[in-house]
Amino acid sequence: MDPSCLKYALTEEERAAFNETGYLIVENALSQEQVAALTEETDRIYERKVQEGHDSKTALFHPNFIPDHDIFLNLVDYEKVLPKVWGILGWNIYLYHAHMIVTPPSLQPKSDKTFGWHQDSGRVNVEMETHPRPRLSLKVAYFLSDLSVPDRGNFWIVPGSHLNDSLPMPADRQGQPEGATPVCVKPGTAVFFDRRLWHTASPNWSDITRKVLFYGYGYRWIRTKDDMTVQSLWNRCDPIRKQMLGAGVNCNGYYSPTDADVPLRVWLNEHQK
Ligand SMILES: O=C(O)CCC(=O)C(=O)O
Repeated sequence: MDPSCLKYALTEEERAAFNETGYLIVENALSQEQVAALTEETDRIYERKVQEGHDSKTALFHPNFIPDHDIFLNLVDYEKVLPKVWGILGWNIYLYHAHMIVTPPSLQPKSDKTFGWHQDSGRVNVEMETHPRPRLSLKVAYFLSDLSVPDRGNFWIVPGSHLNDSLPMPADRQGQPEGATPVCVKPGTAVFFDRRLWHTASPNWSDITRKVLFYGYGYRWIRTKDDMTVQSLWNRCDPIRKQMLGAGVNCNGYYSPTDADVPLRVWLNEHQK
């Protein structure tokens, strides 16, 4: 990592906002050129998936996309984003999960049906008995298409809901829970969200295909959620990127890391005042 990335470190205001609301919006995290290049590769993958049989009328959920192109790999330790991730979670982290979602126009009439609200991590929410639930991980969503107005398949959230173990739903499954809001952002925006924040995808009632890349970071002792077939990339990554892609010395190092397991810690000790 180039130490110049520290100018993007999490500020105290950002930390306070993330702790209080469970999310953080960083506009212009990607330049227009980056958005265009990422969109081109995303479109290529989408077309390939359609040719392989994906129904082009439904959303494409494509996990483990990092090996598909270096342009996706390069965001794993992106200078404008990773410093904020380690600012929130610390240095014992890696990319445990990544997925691309392409949501074409639904071509369905707009409805008021309750969306698929959830906290991330499935059984973690049942099998860890603490309250509030532990943070453990967060995702960064890079929005490639224009979601600056609602009804375009926006990501929806209930701000401040990350400390709640449940979210009351409308009794008749019509409408959205109290406090629900669409995240309206321009292309190039990165939205960080705590895995516990109640959130959902929504139907795309517009004629603009929605495109988003999700990068999930968690502690190194968390298992991968996707196949994460990224090991073949290790030999051309610098030490911190390699850590982000799950490399380590041995299994004990997930729990009690040595410097060789966590070059990010070494780097921070050296560069962070
Ligand atoms: O596609 C979206 O807007 C939501 C994605 C989501 O629910 C998730 O990444 O957990």
